[in-house]
Amino acid sequence: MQPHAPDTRFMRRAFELALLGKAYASPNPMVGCVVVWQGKIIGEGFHHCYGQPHAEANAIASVLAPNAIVAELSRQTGQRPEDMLRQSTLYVTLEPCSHYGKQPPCALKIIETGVPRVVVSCSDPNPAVNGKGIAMLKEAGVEVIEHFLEDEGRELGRRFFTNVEKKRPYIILKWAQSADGFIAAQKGVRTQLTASLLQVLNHSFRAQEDAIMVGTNTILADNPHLDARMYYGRQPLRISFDLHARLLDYQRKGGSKLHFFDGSIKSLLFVDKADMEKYAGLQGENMEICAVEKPHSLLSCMEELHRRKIGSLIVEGGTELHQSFIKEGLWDEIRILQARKVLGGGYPPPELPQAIKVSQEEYDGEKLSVYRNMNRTNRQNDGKTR
Ligand code: AOF
Ligand code: ZN
Repeated sequence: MQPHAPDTRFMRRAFELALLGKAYASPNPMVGCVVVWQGKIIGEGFHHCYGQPHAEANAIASVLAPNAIVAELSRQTGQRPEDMLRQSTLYVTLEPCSHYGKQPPCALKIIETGVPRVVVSCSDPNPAVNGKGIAMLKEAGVEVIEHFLEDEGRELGRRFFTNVEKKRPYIILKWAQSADGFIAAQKGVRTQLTASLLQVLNHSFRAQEDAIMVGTNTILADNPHLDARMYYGRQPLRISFDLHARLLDYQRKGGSKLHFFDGSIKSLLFVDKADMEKYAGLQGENMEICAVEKPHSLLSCMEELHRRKIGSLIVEGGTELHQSFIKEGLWDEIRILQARKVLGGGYPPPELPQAIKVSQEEYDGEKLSVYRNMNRTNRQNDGKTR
């Protein structure tokens, strides 16, 4: 059976619901679900938080609770919520799961509830699922419409798909530049470029990703806090590198304290394996040291973050670090904030790689441009990176 026009509206509602999980679902995907009975939405759900119930279970539970709409429809028609479910269509942005993880299989739940028709946007690339959820539904006689608004579903789930398919976090490179295209007046000197509105936007970016990263030079030159204090949500893990023990030396000399080591937010520092022991004094509850073998490779650091279930990473510079990511093809998205300020000269931003511009927005005369990498595979890592 072909999908009919209302399917589009209901799936788009499921996409909206999925986005409500953006702060806490990771490293699980954001998933949204609606239950429709006689052309009306009678249940909604989304995956709120890693480890907690899935979108489908929440949507079904909201019907059975029952919510106010179901109670009223039930009163008007004499149908019980469980009977309504047996005549409903369920719209879900990701293939219902088929495995026992932290939660039981959603496909089983749908079958047990007796929902006769399911519309799915994307199949789940997780090897534990990967088509098995849809197969379970079909075997049980459920009518399944697949690949519905699939491009929008992939866009929504791009962090999760990248994690499963590339075995690394979704990587966003972000930098700010002046109206005339410079990132700083001088190399190594912090220049505040954007006005307060874009700073809030920047903190909202940080609050939506699992981790934030800057290079050694940026820690030494800017002494950044790397937090999301101007926006609600969670604090991303702070990550940096100290492959030549420069931060260690700085700390030992006991100058002004680096915020990175203040213990206020969970932080991770990649250091050379041979230096590992020297960092014993810096380690603490919120400060983890992670050894990197020679030759230092950015890809292996990304794989380590993947093992640690870091689903997404925003890299805020400096230019050398951005360029390393670009050179390795290790990036998914580039966000450029363009300020109104004119510097009249200075230090140039990284060279923009081949990319597709997907959006440009303006905030009080300042601009945010977003670019995507359309290359779906990790480029081969070619050795030393930094
Ligand atoms: C769904 N609906 O809302 C989500 C799904 O450990 P668990 O049990 O939470 O399983 C996590 C996996 O389940 C995750 O990697 C992905 O494959 C799928 N996520 N599936 O049916 C949902 N969040
Ligand atoms: Zn599930």
